[in-house]
Amino acid sequence: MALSAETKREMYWMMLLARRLDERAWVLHRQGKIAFHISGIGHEAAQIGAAFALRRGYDWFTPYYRDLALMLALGYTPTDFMMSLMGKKADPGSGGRQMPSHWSMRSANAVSHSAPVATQTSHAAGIGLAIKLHKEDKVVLTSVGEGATSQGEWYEGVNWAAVHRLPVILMVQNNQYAISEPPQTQMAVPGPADKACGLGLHGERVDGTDVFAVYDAVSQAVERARKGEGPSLIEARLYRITPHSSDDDDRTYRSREEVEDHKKRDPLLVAQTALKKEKSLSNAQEDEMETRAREMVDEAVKAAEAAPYPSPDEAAYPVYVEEIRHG
Ligand SMILES: Cc1ncc(C[n+]2csc(CCOP(=O)(O)OP(=O)(O)O)c2C)c(N)n1
Repeated sequence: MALSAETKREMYWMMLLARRLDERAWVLHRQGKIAFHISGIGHEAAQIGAAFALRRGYDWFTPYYRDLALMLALGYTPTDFMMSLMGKKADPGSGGRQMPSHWSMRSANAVSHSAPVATQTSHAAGIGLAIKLHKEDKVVLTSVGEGATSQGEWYEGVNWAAVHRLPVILMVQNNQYAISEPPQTQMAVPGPADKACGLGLHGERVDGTDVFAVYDAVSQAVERARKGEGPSLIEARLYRITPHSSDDDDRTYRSREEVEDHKKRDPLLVAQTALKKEKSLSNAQEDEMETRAREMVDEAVKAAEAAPYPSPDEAAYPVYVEEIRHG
C-alpha cells in the first residue's frame, strides 16, 4: 500500500525518537546512573518498517533486546523505557525485575523474551499455531540478530512454523556482528535469508537501512501470512553502529574507519534524505521533531529519576503465587 507523506513523517519521527532516547541511555550509563544498555542505533529503519506493516494492538510480537523503535511504535513510552533502564517499580514490563530491553507490553500483544538468544522464535511459532487453531487472521512477528540464527532453538521454531504454514514473520536484523563474531564465521551461506530454502519457507534479503524498503517487504510477508500462505524470513541487512552493549569495547575487533564508513548509510540519514527529496519533510518540521524528541527524553529521565524502586518485600511478586492451592 502506498504510504502518505504524513505516515512517512510519522515513521521518521518514531525513528528519531528511538535514536534520541538511545543516545541518552549511553549518556546515563557513562554518568553512572544506569547499570546496562543494549542499543538499537542503526536498527531503527528495520524496526519501524516492520512495525508499520503490522496491525498494532491486534497482531502479536516477540521482539528482541534491540527493538526499542519497534516497541515505541507499539505504544511503549519514553518514560516506560527510562523506568526499565533505571529498574524502577513503574517499569511496565517487569516492575524493575527484568534486565532492561527485555520488553513486554500486554496491550500491544508484545511478549517478553528470555536472555538465551533465539528462544523467542519458538514462542512465536507457538503463538502462530494458536492463531491458526483459532482461525484468526492475525500474524506474529519475531525478531533476532543474525548470530541467533545459529542456535538450535531458532531452527526448531522456524521449522515448526514452516511445516505447519503458520502466520509468522521471522525478521532477522543482520547487523554484521554477534558481539565480536561476523556472519562469515557463523554460517556457510551469504546470510540468514539463504537458510529459508532449506527449511521450506519464503526468504528474502532487504536493505535494512531503508525504512520504506523494509515496510514493503514485511507488508508482502504479512499479506501472505494472512492468506494462509505461511511464514516468511525477512533478513534486514544493516549495521550495528554502537558497541554490542555498554559492557563491550568494539575497538578490539573492528576498525574506526569501518564504523565511520557505515555511518554514511545511517538509517535516519537515509530516511531524511528520501523524505526531503520528495518534499515530504521540511526543515521546520524536522526542527520541531528534534525539539519535541529532546523535551520528551528530558521529561522521561526526570520522571524515572524521581520514581521509587520496587520494595524488597515485593521481589517475588508476581513471579510466584502467594500460596499453592492443592486439590
Ligand atoms: C544461547 C545464548 N548464547 C550466548 C548468549 C550471549 N549473547 C548475548 S547477545 C549475543 C550476540 C547475539 O548476536 P546476534 O544474534 O547477531 O544479535 P545482535 O546482538 O548482534 O543484535 C550473545 C552471544 C546468549 N544470550 N544466549
